[in-house]
Amino acid sequence: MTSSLPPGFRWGVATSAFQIEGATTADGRGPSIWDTFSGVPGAVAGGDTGEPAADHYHRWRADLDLLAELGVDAYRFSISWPRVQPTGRGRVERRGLDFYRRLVEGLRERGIEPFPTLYHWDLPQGLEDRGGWRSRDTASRFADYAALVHAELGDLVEHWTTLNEPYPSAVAGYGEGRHAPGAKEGHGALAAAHHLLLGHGLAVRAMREQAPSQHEFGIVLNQSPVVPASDSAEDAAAASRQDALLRSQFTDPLFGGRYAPGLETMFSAVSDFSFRRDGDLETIGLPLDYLGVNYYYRLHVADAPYREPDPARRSVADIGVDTSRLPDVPRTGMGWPVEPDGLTEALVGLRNRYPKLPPLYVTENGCVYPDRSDFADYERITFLSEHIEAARAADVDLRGYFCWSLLDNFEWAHGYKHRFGLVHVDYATQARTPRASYRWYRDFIAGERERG
Ligand code: NCW
Repeated sequence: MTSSLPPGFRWGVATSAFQIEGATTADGRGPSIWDTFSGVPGAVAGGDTGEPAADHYHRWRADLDLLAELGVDAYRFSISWPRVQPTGRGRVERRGLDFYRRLVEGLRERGIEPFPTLYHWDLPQGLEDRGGWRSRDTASRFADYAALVHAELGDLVEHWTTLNEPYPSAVAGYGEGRHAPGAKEGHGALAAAHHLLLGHGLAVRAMREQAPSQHEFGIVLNQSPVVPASDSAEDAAAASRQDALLRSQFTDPLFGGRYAPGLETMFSAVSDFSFRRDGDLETIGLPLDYLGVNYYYRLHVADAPYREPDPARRSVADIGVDTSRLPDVPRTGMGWPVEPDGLTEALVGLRNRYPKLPPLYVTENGCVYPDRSDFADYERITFLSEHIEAARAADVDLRGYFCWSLLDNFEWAHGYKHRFGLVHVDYATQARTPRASYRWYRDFIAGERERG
């Protein structure tokens, strides 16, 4: 089934700064938490770091040409905060801003709409040294940074995304220690989630105050539908704990005007939630122009015992769930179950849960498979086409679809071994080789345009 999409529907691809840019010390860039974390032995597979990544900082022109040949309407990328403000506060690095100015000018010259994200996980280390997202001050510093980038690029950029996936920033970063800054905390991770949302709201308010009326503001969330692994009451309760931590912790304050019910009960032993202040919910819940949904897979959740015997020292990630019991469906190279209808469910589920939901974009969707020598990645083509169909099947106000990712890149704690690109990157030579999926997506977009 192929339903029609609204006029102006945007086909795009997505990347993020730390994952592709490399050049981590060029032109006055300050260190980010991912530079520090990837330097810790054992933190990232293979000891990989943000160097060389895809050296996009130096090869951006050729990469924009790849976008132009692909024929996308829009390009989602992120701006590196420590390139623009090396310590996250105060002094601005002109050379960093100039890089992004050249980039968005290059996009406009090629007729491609820029969709920058202001924060895709690379917090300046200088702010982490002052508490990072555990600290309320970081939310204000984020709003200052957003306002300054918006003032510099607002003549060329109309779509502004504040955060990419605050869940992994808070939970993998401050709860599980799997992502930078590598902390394993209860209260700290819940505070980080709250301050990320507060920073988002403060940034939207600051940018809107100085923006012309056509500018649009949004946020990007990872949305795995959470389903119980069986019909037992225990698994249902486990799924609802997972759903509160992963989804409603963020979507309820953003779109429902309330903190997620159940969160205080779940974490009464680890936090007093003293980071919440009067007025925060109003700031976090400021109306948005769009919500970006990143979808990769559905979560199947079974009940499991808590790992930590001392409840006061529990990590926020320890909620007594087992997510390893997967249904009998194919898996990607990351081991993620392939369930395209989970994307329909994610989009429709959001619309049903929140009557005041803004229009939606699929801001990331993609996969990893082992390469063949000729880069004929038929599995990726099937994955993408099935997920695009699933997005179309959702009866929601959907404005665009972005494939993750244009290029192979630094896949966080997995390092360079997992490759999400439509274009293969040889990290030794930096040669770019389009995979079969690149040509398929190019022809697909051209066909969509012809159908009008
Ligand atoms: S790891 C992750 N990703 C990948 C990354 O490359 C990209 O930067 C992210 O935006 C691909 O897309 C996103 N997301 C983390 C998903 C966390 C799922 C949480 C499961 C909870 C148990």
